[in-house]
Amino acid sequence: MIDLRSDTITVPTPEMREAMAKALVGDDVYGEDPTVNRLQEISAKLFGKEAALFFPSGTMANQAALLAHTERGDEVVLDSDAHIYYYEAGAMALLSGVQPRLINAAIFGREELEQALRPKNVHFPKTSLVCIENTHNRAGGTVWPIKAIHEIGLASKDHGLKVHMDGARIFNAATALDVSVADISEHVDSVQFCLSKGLAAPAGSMLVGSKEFIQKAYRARKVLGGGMRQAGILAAAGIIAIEKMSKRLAEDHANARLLAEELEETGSLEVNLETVQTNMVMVDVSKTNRTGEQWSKELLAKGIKVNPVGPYVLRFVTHKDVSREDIINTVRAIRESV
Ligand code: TLP
Repeated sequence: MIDLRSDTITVPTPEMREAMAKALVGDDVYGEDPTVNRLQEISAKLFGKEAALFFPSGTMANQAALLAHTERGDEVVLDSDAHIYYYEAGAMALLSGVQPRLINAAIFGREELEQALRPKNVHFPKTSLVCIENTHNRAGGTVWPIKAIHEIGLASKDHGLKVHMDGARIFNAATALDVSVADISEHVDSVQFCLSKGLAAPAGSMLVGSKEFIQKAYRARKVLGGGMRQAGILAAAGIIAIEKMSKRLAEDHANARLLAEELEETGSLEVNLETVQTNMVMVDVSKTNRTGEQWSKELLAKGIKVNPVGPYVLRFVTHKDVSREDIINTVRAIRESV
């Protein structure tokens, strides 16, 4: 099987398993797990923020960020395809009791943000937070230019808003731009990043921000049932994810590029090559008179797993457990089917 459904399917490396087996652990609810503490220190330092907190999942870390940044009834500005809004099971409404104010662009600027804000008036909710997603999942792994993040950071400050970045794949963004994750995070208040996607850890996400913010998020994590005990077993893999696995992502990006160019050449499959900036390829199959669902079934029969993400769109995600050869075989199988 060649599994291109997501980079979440990556399995831990032998080095991770060894580090997990040997990890020093303690009760993390008491703050006594040395490996979790080390992972948190490494993360805060790497992102140029005061503090960091380990979470079981990206969804929980994002939702804890919302709980920490907002009050019930607030409005949160984010794009209509943002994972926090689109893929988190309505959690922002259920848990924080906030309402979304949607922008129809994955990457937006001061103008779109200001259009989404309303004057202070008894009729209007209080807007407290802006969320941006980098890389942007539903936009095909596209990267926010640092200048655009800076612009949103400044505009948000002007309006007294905090900025949270869902940086599930921020190391892919840093690789594509050849900058550090600290450079990308400088103008936002908090960042969530995943250890369990392209970085191949079995589970876990980090939230970074100011000490005050992380203290609030710590309480929110407990409320959400995310206080773990000997979590150092997972954190040990997380440290390798950050220190080693973040350095090999260019390989996945090159594989995505190859796949995108080869599929685009078929003529009947459409790929917007400009959006292929990291490890995802969105393929429009509408010209083939088959749906994404039908394609995914057909490819499954040929040993290729891929997810439809719209009626006529397939999402291919490259990662460490698919090789260049797998990509060439995938292209061959798809060519036979078009
Ligand atoms: N994304 C998953 C699915 O949930 C769609 C995937 O296969 O891409 N933010 C972003 C931008 C994400 O892409 C994801 C996961 C998350 C947050 C949530 O992380 P987890 O799965 O750890 O809760």
